[in-house]
Amino acid sequence: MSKIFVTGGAGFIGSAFIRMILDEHPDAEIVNYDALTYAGNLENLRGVDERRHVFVKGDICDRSAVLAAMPEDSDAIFNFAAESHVDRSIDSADEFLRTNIIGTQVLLDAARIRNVGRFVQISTDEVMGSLPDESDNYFTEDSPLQPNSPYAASKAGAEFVVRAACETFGLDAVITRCGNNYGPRQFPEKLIPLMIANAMNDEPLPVYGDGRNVRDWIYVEDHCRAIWLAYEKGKSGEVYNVGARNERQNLDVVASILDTLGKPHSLITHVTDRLGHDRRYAIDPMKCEKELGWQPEVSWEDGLKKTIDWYRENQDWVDHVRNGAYREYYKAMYASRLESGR
Ligand code: NAD
Ligand code: TDX
Repeated sequence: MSKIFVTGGAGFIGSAFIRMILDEHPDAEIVNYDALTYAGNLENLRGVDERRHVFVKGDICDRSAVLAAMPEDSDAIFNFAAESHVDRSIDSADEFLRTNIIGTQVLLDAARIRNVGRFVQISTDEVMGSLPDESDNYFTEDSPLQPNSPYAASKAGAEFVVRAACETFGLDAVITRCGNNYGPRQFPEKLIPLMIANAMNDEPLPVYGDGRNVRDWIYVEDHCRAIWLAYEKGKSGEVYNVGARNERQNLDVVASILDTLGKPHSLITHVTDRLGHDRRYAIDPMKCEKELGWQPEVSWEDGLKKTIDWYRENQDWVDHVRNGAYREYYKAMYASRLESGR
């Protein structure tokens, strides 16, 4: 029997992880602790086996609520809970520092008190900053932490408090650093779901700057399998970079979405660039492949098709999340950008 405490399990990656673990590990029991911010959505968990999944609404910064929810002697904590969108962090960083750093510290303290077996911190390639264009440089586990956005700085801070808990208290912890995920149920503030939703509605597709920034895309289930392997096979105190060797320029990603949906490229609209926009992320996943025996299983072509099909078949989900609050967000973030163009 595996007793697992997941935070942020109502979000995009956390819910995919819970679905996968409940399907593939019949002995797993999960407590899913999530504050249900704008990004958390219980619809993401519709259909999961409720006998082995207990949902608790709560904030990871709330120490007593975390302690009340966390079972004694859990095998692992998987910390997905975070403020996760770079543009929102540029608008206002406070919530990012609170949830991503203070929240992680609260969970680390609780893990020691509750005698949890292993702490798995879900981090990101963005903590390592930006790589030059057209280079054969890659992020490795030895790359220096050089975060450029408030979001990335808060995730780097989270890594540091995890490291400190390992070094100071001997807490068993591993950190995974993944690239850009895509797949079903991603909130349409991120590039791929935003572009799919806009294209389905024949709205402009706002591409920042020259659109030549590069991201290293991975299908969400491939990321989730790497996280589980890091829990099972990873060495305490180690970092594992997770990437599918799938670098793409934003404009190419957007063009593929339009082509799959049969929509015209004239919907692409270049808009004012993101402040401090990282140029390129690219991960060397060798350590993860060698030490954890991990390989991505979903090709970019299949993954993108599956993703677009899911959004097409789940228009209700899309309409629900593109509600009043989303409309306000979209207006605040994009109205003047779309008016002024580049
Ligand atoms: P998401 O924004 O879809 O989900 C975040 C979840 O955390 C939501 O369910 C939200 O309600 C919950 N949450 C936020 N603040 C909370 C708080 N204070 N207490 C409890 N719950 C809270 O994010 P995601 O894309 O699923 O990312 C999950 C994790 O993976 C994050 O830690 C993120 O930094 C990391 N990550 C994401 C990507 C990516 O491409 N999306 C890549 C690498 C790493
Ligand atoms: O409207 C847009 N137009 C656009 O050109 C949006 C939302 C994005 N972009 C660009 C910015 C980036 O170059 O697309 C690229 C991807 O943007 P995001 O989806 O916002 O992701 P990114 O900033 O790369 O960060 C993501 O990857 C690492 C996730 O949001 C993080 O949570 C994760 O840690």
